Amino acid sequence: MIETVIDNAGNLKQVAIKIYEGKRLTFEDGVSLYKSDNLSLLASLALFRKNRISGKKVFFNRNFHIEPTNICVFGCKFCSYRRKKDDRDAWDFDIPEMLNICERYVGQSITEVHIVGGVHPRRDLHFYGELVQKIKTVLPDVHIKGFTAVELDYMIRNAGYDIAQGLKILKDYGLDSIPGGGAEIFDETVRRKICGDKAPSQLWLRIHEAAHNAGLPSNASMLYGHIETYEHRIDHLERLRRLQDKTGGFNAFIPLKYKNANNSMSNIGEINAAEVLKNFAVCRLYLDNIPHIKSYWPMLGKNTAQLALSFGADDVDGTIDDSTKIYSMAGSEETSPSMTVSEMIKLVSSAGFTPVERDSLYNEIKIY
Ligand code: V47
Ligand code: SF4
Repeated sequence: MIETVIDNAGNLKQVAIKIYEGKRLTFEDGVSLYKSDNLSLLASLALFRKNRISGKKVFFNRNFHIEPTNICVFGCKFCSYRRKKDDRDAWDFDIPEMLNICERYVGQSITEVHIVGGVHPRRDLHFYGELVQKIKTVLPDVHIKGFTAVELDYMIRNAGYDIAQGLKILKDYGLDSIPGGGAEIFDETVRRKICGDKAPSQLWLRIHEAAHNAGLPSNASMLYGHIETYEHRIDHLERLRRLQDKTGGFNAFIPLKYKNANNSMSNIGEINAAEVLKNFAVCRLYLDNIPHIKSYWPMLGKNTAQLALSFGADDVDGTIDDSTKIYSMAGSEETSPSMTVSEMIKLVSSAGFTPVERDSLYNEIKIY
């Protein structure tokens, strides 16, 4: 069957042969995949590669988010979430308020708490470390995946440590891994235009490298579908692939489609579903050393998230329980994102895949 796909691959035949032979794609190969409109070919190639990595399995977990604050010292132009301290809809939870959120999940088989928020001017790593430590007194068995490299950079500097010291302190407080946010687009010219004041690309990569070296695995992401070109996307994937060759510390990659409501780049339209699906396929094919590609349904919507499984994604994140506002504030159709385990199972199985509940490190908990 893949032989027929290769025979019909037209000008992508040499790239298709490389994929079939398990060879690494070059920068030019990646760009030529992006330039193709042959979606069924891209789907077949990405599925072929996904099958070699995770077979028919598609993973999900039981999780909820804590967003400590939406007050942020930075001004990313794509952000619909950030507020100033005195804005009517700003929030800034203290530790007891966040522990109250956790109390609601006692006894519910939650395996992961995901913590991401704005970069608050006065919070440092000891505040967040104490939060992590206290969450584990309420939910002792959860894995805490928390704080983007951008938040880490600020909170560690604010407390007067270097990156390696800061990460070790957070790990000692109980932090287990780091989410993929804050990567946006690594190309320096584009980054300057859309989020010029926050951690530069080299620093994002250095923080993830230091995390991997400290025994903290992480995810990576790419914010795409705004002013970047295909070449910028491949450059981004290339920098991640290189770091992964060095450390092996990335578990999953999350392509984050730019949503354009209520922010300073709203004049830019959103890309269509074909572009979203194509991007999943190219990411799966180019990132040959990152095991999992996440189709993040609170941002994509359930329907597109499900379709992405046929374009190489093998993870649909978690149950969420209406605990994140980042994407609804940016215009996602999922205005109160929440899924039960049986809904997650149905979403995966009705697309022809095998649902697998996982923990945060992709150990399998139950195959459905
Ligand atoms: O870095 C902000 C993105 C990220 C918009 O590791 C936007 O499992 C689209 O870290 N349109 C934070 N995206 C989210 C994040 C995350 C999400 C899901 C899973 C994981 C994981 C991590 O949200 C930011 C930014 O790239 N974002 N605004 C927007 N308008
Ligand atoms: Fe702040 Fe994050 Fe929004 Fe940027 S994306 S303004 S760092 S909350």
